[in-house]
Amino acid sequence: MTRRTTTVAIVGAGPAGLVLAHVLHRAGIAVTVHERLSRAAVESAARAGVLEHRVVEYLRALGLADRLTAEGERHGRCEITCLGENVLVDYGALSGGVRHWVYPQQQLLRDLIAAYEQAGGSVAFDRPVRGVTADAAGRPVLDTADGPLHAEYAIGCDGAHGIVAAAFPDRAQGPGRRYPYDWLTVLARISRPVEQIRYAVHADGFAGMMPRTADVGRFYLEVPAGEEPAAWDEPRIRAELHRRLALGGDDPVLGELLETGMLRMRGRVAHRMRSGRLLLAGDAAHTVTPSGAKGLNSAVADAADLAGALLAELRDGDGDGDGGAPDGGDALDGYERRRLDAAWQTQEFSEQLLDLLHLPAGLAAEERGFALRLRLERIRRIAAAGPEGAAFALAYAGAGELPLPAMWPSAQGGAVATGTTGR
Ligand code: RFL
Repeated sequence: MTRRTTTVAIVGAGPAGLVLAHVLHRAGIAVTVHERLSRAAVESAARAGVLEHRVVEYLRALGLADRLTAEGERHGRCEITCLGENVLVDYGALSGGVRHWVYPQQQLLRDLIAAYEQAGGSVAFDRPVRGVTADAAGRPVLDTADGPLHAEYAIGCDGAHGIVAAAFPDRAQGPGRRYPYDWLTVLARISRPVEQIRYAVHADGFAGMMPRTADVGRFYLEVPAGEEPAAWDEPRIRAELHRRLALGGDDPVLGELLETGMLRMRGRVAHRMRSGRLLLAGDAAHTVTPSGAKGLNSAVADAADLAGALLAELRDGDGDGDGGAPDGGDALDGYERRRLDAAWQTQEFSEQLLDLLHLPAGLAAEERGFALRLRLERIRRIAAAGPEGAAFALAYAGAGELPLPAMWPSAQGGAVATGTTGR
């Protein structure tokens, strides 16, 4: 039997794996992508839909955002309701023009897979990686249904509880938090598009309404931690969404509930994103709650950084991990350092937002009124022009840039320019 080899073995065809594969493949690196699910399953699972400015600019520079920018919607405003007051946060204005794009994750994955194939790459669907070990020289060997695969580097883009993280000496553990509440998630047909994200801070628990497509919206309801989905039948979900979100007037009318689920709310960041020739990206290294819409965005940002670090290291070619750095610096350790810092910044942003959106448990009625009134003050501060509003807006919409590989034809200075091009 012939020995199967590759340079970079990527586990997982989510946003992190597909973006990384694309950049490496187009730079001429031998890449394999193994995905345990079928293509249909990957291309149909509805998850995220709110994309940061810097992520879309990066995809655009790679030529991967044509459909996204043609069919997606730009969003620069959200509203936060509290104590009957509806506060508009015009973060597009507060940030000086930085806005989100709304485009469903499954459509983005479809586009990324198609573009990868068009560039000559291929994803091995229905091909789970069952384990990762090392050969005598310390190089990764992946256990696949087609036999062992020998690689220079194995990259875990395989989501939370991934198989590559399990091969780290400490299983890539790290500090985490289980929040004292969960979110019931609903995907629903709606009569008209959600014009802007609505966060409702409510005495009975948070509720959220997010845009997805012209006739589908994503809704969230705070429920007690560990709540069984069976406790929430359809009439109860509808009634609670209406009440907490104060739906009415020009708001979309809820149609068929297409999908409901229970999201166990957790945050976690691994101690390490690198163990020798094993690297992690995206949810495999960190989990963030959907509160600030950061999960998919962080996954792409990891992939962008890791692609540059791997290319630097592979061009250097001596395998010492320093990417040819004359000062003894290390390209792959640099990736880990930068992206762990970024993961903590993202967690902190998400935690602040969660704290704003949820009331502490166990408050008496008058204390709840007090806590709600304090939150209204914070909401007004975020919405007002000034340093706090600007800081929230820039972090929320994802201002700044992701690094393009230096040799990329459209890379000017190696990074995507900041700005607000397109609609
Ligand atoms: P993914 O997307 O989980 O992809 C991992 C892939 O790896 C495969 N896999 C394996 N393949 C082969 N062998 C194995 N042993 C394997 N083990 C796993 C899996 O099948 C899968 O295809 O990880 P990645 O690339 O890191 O991307 C992370 C994002 O998908 C995730 O953070 C977001 O979906 C989170 N998220 C949101 N993020 C945002 O930025 N904005 C949002 O608005 C947003 N909304 C959401 C969300 C997540 C949600 N759920 C369901 C958790 C809304 C929801 C409801």
